[in-house]
Amino acid sequence: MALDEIKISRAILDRYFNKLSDCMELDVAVVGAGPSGLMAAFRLAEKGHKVAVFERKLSIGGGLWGGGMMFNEIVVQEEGAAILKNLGVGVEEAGEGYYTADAVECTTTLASLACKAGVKIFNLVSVEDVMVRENRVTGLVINWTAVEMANLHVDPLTVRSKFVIEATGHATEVLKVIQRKGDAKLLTESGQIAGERSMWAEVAEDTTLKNTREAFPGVYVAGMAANATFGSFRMGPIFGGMLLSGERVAKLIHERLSA
Ligand code: 48H
Repeated sequence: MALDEIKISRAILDRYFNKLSDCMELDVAVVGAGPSGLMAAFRLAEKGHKVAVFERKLSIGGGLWGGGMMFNEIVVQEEGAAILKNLGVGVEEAGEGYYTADAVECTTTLASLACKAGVKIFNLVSVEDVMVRENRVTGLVINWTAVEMANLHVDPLTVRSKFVIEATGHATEVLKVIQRKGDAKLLTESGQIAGERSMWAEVAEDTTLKNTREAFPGVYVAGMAANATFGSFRMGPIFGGMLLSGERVAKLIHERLSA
């Protein structure tokens, strides 16, 4: 068979545009392909929901790849270890209730499981705004990261979604844009993003789960963004809370979608 460059190019274009076009209407749009976003997307797709993840960077995995200070191992406790084992990730005991796992194996396994469950991941796409109807978020406004980086004046496209998961990590970008542009208050005590506090791993791991909830009508917050939104601590390179948060947000949204 003679290779035809135009056929190769057309195959990419056709497949990509069909994929994107099919994701213009979703059950759940996840912003950020870090551990909490990937975990949530996987669990929701497993339940049969239509899910896409929008990730600004070329790479997926967020902070999971880098372990702690680029030593690419992560630490989890008992509950996190159970999740990783269930996903098929190799986990090693480190004594006294701590477990380690290879950060690269965690990221690739999670991403692979999500894709195989039907999640569509759009890397190199940034979420720059949300779509609203009467004090409820009804979708995302997306643009190429390259447009954002080059600061070009190019209008975005829009994706409709029954629910949005804000999983942008420390940045809390989706809620920041809602806070900046809307007259409406967030579902926090002050109505604003409370802000992330300094390191206190024990409390932070615990509150990550409690803070994984609806933060604005139609928007659930997960992972590090949950603690930043509701004003809790950071926890460093311990990742069980991120995985549990992904599972929790998936469960909460599944219940809403099934009601
Ligand atoms: C598209 C975006 C946008 C946008 C950001 O930071 P993450 O890994 O997020 P989590 O919450 O799943 O995990 C947090 C964890 O990695 C971490 O940082 C921990 C545990 N820190 C503790 C500590 O003390 O420091 O991933 C978020 C992803 C990234 O890949 C971003 O590129 C992406 O979201 N993102 N994607 N549109 N507007 N903003």
